[in-house]
Amino acid sequence: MKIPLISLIVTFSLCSYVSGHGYVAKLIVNGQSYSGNAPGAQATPSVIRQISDISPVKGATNPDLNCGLSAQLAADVATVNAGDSLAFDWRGGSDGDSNWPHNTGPMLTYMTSCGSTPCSQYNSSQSKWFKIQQVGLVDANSNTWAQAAVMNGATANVTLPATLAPGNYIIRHEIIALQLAVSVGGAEFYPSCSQISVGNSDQTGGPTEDELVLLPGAYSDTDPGIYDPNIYNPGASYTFPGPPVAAFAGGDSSGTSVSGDASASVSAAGSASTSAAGSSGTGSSSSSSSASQASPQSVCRLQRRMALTTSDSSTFTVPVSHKRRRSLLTGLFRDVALLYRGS
Ligand SMILES: [Cu+2]
Repeated sequence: MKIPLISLIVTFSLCSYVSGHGYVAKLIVNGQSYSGNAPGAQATPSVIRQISDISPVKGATNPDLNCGLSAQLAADVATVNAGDSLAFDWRGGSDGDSNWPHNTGPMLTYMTSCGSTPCSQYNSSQSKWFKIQQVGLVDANSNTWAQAAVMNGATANVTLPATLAPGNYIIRHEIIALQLAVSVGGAEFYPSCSQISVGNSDQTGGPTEDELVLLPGAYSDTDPGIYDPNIYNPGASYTFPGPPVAAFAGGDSSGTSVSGDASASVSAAGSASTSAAGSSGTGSSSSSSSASQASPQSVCRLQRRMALTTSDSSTFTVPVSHKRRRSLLTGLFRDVALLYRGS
């Protein structure tokens, strides 16, 4: 044995430290930066609806899936135009002083019209949403997600549809963190709503009736992109939850993707991370670090696999079959072997 048990235990506790939470601290559009309020802090006027806590929304039918934990109306509205690029600055920690802590799972963007009501007064709980963008895996073989760039300090960038009709909208940027999605109910939802006014133009683009969904309402805890036993299997495909991207926003014929344009949608402007979490950002499986420096990601994967393998099946809404348990065990041995070999 090359690694003393104690070092594995230490790394395991680092692992849970790394899995913190966060929120959208800033929305940047056309060079203008709109600050959000830290969760639960004394509110100042903002375009970003404030949430009460950095913790994730748990459960696909949770009412907080709408705009985040106990989301409040925001006082301001950002003025934008169709075709503009919006940058969402996701930060970690309760005051946003660390990088976004997760790297596994998709990022999806929805919009809803506030109609004739100013969005600063608009209750979106029963509103109908349409999807304008989603990014997932950028490289299935190395299990690299677009979200990993956000963990490394980049903003998540979204382009408004070029033909979007003018009006008052809420734009809802959502990260789904799937590091615990190997069990039903493990997915962490982080929705964030910002109030925008899309400027005057002669555009008339919008969703069709069948592209509209309620949130909550569009997801279920057992959707393949929300409960995903294959989340750590290199090469596994990923199925986005929710409706397809609205046709006027570019559409999405398959719903499943190793998104070719995901890299273009994540800004490279962020500075290199110096945090502990950042060091595992790209999660390269070909890293040749020694066993004692095994990447937090591989250790966390091992930890999760052990939890899943050794748990009683009553823990899971969906029981783990013998066959599945055997493949989990095989994976567990492979991960242990990899760690000890130092890859
Ligand atoms: Cu978290």
